[in-house]
Amino acid sequence: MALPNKPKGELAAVITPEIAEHECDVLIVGGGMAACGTAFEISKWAPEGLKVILVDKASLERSGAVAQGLSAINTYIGENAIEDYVKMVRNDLMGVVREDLIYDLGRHVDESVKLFEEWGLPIWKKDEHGHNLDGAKPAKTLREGGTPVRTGKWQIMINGESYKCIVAEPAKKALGEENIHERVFIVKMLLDKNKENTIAGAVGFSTRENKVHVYKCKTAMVACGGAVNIFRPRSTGEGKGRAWYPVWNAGSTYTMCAQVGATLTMMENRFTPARFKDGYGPVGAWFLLFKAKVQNGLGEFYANSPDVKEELGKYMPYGGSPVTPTCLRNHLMINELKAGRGPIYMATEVALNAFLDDMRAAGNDEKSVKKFWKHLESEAWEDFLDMSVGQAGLWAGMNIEPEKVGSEIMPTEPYMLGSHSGCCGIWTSGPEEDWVPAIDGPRSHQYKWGYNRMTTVNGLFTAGDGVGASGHKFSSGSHAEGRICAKQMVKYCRDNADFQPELAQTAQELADEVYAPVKLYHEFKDASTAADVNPHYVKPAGLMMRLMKATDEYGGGVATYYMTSGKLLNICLDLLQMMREDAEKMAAGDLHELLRAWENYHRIWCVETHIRHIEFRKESRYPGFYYRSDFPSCDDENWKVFVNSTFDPKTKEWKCEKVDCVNIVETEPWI
Ligand code: SFD
Ligand code: AMP
Repeated sequence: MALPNKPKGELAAVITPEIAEHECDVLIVGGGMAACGTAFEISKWAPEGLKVILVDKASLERSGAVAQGLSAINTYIGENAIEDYVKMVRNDLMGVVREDLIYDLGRHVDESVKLFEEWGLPIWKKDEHGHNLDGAKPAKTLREGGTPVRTGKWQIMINGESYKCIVAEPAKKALGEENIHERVFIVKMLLDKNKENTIAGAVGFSTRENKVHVYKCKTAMVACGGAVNIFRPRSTGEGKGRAWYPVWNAGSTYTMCAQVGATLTMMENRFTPARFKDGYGPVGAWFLLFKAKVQNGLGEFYANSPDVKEELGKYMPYGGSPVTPTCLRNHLMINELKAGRGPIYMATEVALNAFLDDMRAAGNDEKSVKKFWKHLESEAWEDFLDMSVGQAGLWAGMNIEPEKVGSEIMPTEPYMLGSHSGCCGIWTSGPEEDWVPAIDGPRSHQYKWGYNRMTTVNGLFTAGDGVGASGHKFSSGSHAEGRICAKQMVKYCRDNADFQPELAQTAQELADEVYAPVKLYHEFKDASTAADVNPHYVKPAGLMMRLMKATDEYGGGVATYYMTSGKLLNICLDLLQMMREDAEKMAAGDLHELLRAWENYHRIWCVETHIRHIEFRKESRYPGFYYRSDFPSCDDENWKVFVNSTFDPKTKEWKCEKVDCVNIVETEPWI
């Protein structure tokens, strides 16, 4: 249910918030692509009377990574073989992925894309002569056999400024507005009091009124996206709010699931995207649609140099592939920067003029060339306007004419995510299919245990950025994975019809915990004259700076060109553990600060798992995303395995272990 926008200024927090208790069968935590997929699909499978509640910290219409819109859908299988999709993902993520999850996603993803189109998303199409209709002129839909405009083998172009609104509407309709709790931040998931390792609810608070919400449920899905602002961003000052991935996704997915004992996987993986400098504009369309190349400061197209093959050969675990994995493309760029041959440019002017030269060579007159040029120019701007409007603003503000000058691109600060070109996340069951390997041992070693996409905790599901070891799902795949969860959660409810969830803490105890930062603030606010400086507490903004400094300097951030080592990682871990203790001294004077406090807490936890995993893996699996100076290369012999970790909520101990990585799809050829 939508709460009104807040009046000017922040809402003061009171010590005794109101408490609302809710009971449902299915609780969906998050309101992004995955959650919208679940919300839409679940009504199809739910028996009469099944109560479903969705809780989003923001407003469903514009929440999550797709808030600003997107200009491409990066996963549409279409005419391709699903096996080839598995190979592409495996290659890009350096060989260590869950092929069962990827294959399963590949066979469901196109249905989501077809639904988006039916709900009103304009998808670019080609006419019968192969000419681009831009998503503006009438054409057959995908379901009717229309041919999409492909940027690359897997990506299709859309007019997607309103993408999220279009996907949110059917999700809202399916559940009913009264079952959608917007502007409620979930702080933690809750285990059942009586049944071991079983989810029973969640607790959160409203960011619009002084109210704590306690939920009891039979099954829950956590899909709160990835983690942003865990490393010091390149942006400074006010610009700090500008990041590539959504600033409001604070690692809640990983933290909240880990805290109740869900096994995590590949948390060492991160995505360090190369983006247009300062505006974080996307590069995919430039590389794939406009065929642009990268150029160093000396004007050299370094990625085509003969030395590149040898350099890549040092890291390619399986002896080279025709498509360079994303991390290694970064590696080449970082080499140029370190050698002082920066900056790096996307040679937009070369790419655009090459199109015009081709047209002239094909005998087109200048009028048609000019017309085509106008078209190309608007496509280039639209790529930014649809999904990263700040980059278009920056181009305008810097007087950039892309047909005349190139634009700088740069590897950004690292992000943690499982749906884009990264694969950290939660270890989940794959589908119950014969081709999914049956492995003995605890769930943290198995590939299937009854409910597709269920974590190692009974009744707790995840999707999108939450599911680990299976990247390259993007917006469409995240939605499809949410739909997969929906069906499984209904099955779980049916199979556990007698389960009566019971929480270990009372609603009042939970509310006291959630509002502890407010209490601390009120107790000590008069101990100093400056609201932000106090001997008894730390404000969330200060703690966040401390977090970013630690990870940046010791955890392989931009400060060290992504280089770290066992020594540095252990220093980072010590700092993070101290920060975790000090986080209990965070104080919040208003509801916005309370949100910031809990976001920080989630960030500290999730980045700690990242550092633990990098420390455990004694190799550099993703050069260009991060490096270990003490183990500088890929070591397939010892490390072509998953690293899984589990936090025991009872003993509070962490366990990291190696888990076998089994290939399901043929390994020759790799792609
Ligand atoms: O150009 C809580 N993505 C792209 N996907 C594509 O298909 N094409 C593109 O063009 C893409 N590119 C791109 C992309 C993302 C971004 C930010 C940019 C560019 C600039 C990736 C997709 O967007 C991404 O894969 C999916 O959105 C992931 O889906 P999901 O559901 O896992 O996460 P979400 O959509 O961010 O939603 C998270 C939700 O959780 C809420 N939330 N709610 C309650 N309590 C808490 N504690 C919460 N914490 C978070 C959020 O509000 C949100 O609703 S390009 O780079 O390639
Ligand atoms: P990006 O804008 O970089 O997030 O990329 C969007 C899509 O294009 C993703 O599917 C990427 O994997 C893909 N992509 C981006 N750059 C390249 C490249 N140079 N070569 C191949 N694929 C790319």
